[in-house]
Amino acid sequence: MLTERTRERFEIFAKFVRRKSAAGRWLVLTHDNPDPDSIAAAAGLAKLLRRAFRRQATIAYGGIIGRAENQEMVKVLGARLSHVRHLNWSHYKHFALVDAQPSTGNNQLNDLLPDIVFDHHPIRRLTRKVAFTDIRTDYGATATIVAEYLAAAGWDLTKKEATAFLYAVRSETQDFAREFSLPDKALFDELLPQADLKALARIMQPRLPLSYFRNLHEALENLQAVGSLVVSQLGELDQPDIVPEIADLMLRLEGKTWSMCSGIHGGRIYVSIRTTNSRADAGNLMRRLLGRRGKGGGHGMMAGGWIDYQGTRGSDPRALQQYLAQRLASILKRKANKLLPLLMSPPSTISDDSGTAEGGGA
Ligand SMILES: [Mn+2]
Repeated sequence: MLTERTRERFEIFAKFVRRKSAAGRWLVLTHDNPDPDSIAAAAGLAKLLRRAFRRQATIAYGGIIGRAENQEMVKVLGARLSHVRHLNWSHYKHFALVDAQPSTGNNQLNDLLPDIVFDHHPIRRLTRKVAFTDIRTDYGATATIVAEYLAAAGWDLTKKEATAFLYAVRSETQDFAREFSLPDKALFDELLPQADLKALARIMQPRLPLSYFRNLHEALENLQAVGSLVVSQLGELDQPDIVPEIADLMLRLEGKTWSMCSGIHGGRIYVSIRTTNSRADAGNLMRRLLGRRGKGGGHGMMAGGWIDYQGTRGSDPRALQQYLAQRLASILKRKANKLLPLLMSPPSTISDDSGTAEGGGA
């Protein structure tokens, strides 16, 4: 679909990347531990820069592509994605950031201000200094914005790209159960007949490593709840993006309207929050929860972030994880000391819950 808004923005974008000074190599960067939306948006923008504007563009990411679904999606897409550790940053003259913004702590640009940002998260102050931005908080997926730009440039998606973009929109909106706009649905309708449904099935039902089941097992063992809030905590992880996946799964528990999952990776505690309340501001709540030592953000119904646990009192990540869960309960006006195991009995006795409830401290 090609909206009037995109037609207008595309003209400005085209002028911007056609300038003489926009020659030279471009780096298109996803957020860390990229999700399907970020990967599809990056692939789309790189195609746009290469095909429509004859610019050299490299796609890069930080962290890991952990989920089996996302690994399969990259395979289907056939796009080359470089890890930032293999990059020589001085090779690149221009930088574009997709599905993320500067200073949010979820990408490898750090203090470097990009030339271009495409995103659908609420705009951050530093983003206003970026030369070209297209931030649409009403869109369910950044990939949808980029797909409209490709349409404006007259470039169709290949079958592989259509499959990847279709999966991006489906996974980002949880099959339209979460925030989405009419353009997201229009893109979905347009791509469905073009997509490779066998490849899509391979993406959506991939083979899973044993570590996935180990993480799931641990998450279930550590399931706790108070009122309509359900939480769980994972220990040291190979792939941090199991954290949002578990948060999504927990939110499906009957009677629950808020979920939170945390897990440990690379000296950080990763946290994901989900809610079924469409009027909530999960991103803001996440920043309140993590405080100044953490970084986080998100949309209304979903948020992610991390906090360094090294240097915190006792540097015990497990205590900090329990503290964060109890703090979230307090913020949501649930009784933190009533946060109790759901499936397993606690190691000591159930009645002995008040001791840990007031403890902790970040
Ligand atoms: Mn996104």
